[in-house]
Amino acid sequence: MEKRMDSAELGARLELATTLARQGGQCARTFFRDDRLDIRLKGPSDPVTAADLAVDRLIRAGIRKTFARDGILSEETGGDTADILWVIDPIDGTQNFSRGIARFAVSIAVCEAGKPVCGVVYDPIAEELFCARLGGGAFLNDVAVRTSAATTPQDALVEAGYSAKFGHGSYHAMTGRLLEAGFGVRQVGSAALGLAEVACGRIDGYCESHLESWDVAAASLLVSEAGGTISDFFGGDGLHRGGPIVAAASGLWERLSAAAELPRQAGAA
Ligand code: LIP
Repeated sequence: MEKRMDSAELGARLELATTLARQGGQCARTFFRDDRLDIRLKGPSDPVTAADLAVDRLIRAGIRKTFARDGILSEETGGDTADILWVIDPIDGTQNFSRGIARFAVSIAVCEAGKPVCGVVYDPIAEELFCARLGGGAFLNDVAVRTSAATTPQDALVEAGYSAKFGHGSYHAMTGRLLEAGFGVRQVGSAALGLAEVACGRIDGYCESHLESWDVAAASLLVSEAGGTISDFFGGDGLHRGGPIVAAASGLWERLSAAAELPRQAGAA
């Protein structure tokens, strides 16, 4: 394996990720609620829009210009693997975006040896920029954030993400168990923003039966750097195969994980 990035090399990539997330967000805004927006379906309830592709191109070009030897993996245009790998979701929450619902974000992470070491999630409508680097804490608009102090389901609001790609049977069962256990449950269509809200304590937990690495690479680091607990998504081969995720305030994780009944490691057989 190549030598690990030093602090300056990591800092330079976090700075570029921040700049590109803001530029990508402004680009997405130019398409938002435009009746002429080109929308195609990749699968059931799984749209891709001209905005996703434009933001993807913008971010790729920015990385290529500055870190030509780094690898890039993105939702819309795939990619290679590399020791230093940028993992991009140009618009997380595309279904919301395509319907003019102001809940979506640009998500950019840098992974080293298959694990996130810095990440940015930018909501261009709320103008909220979440960022984190390994060992450096998590921030919202430059203010340090921490997960909540919730410890019991009765005090907790969690998001249970859903994707039609994986059928609703298991989702019904999972939300039923969460409600039975006493959790408040919601679903608002962006894993990156849901996890970012766990990191800043707005909600107390997030679970979803299957996500891809581009949905969670940046936001998973936000949760762990904000003092939360998150399942071992990148421990197995989550980077390439995706998998389940359970994230929560540390005092609540075991109870959420028990109720969600999702495997603790992504990419596991
Ligand atoms: C979405 C996730 C959401 C999940 C959707 C989809 P996309 O990402 O943020 O949590 O339920 O199925 O994966 O496709 O909008 O980037």
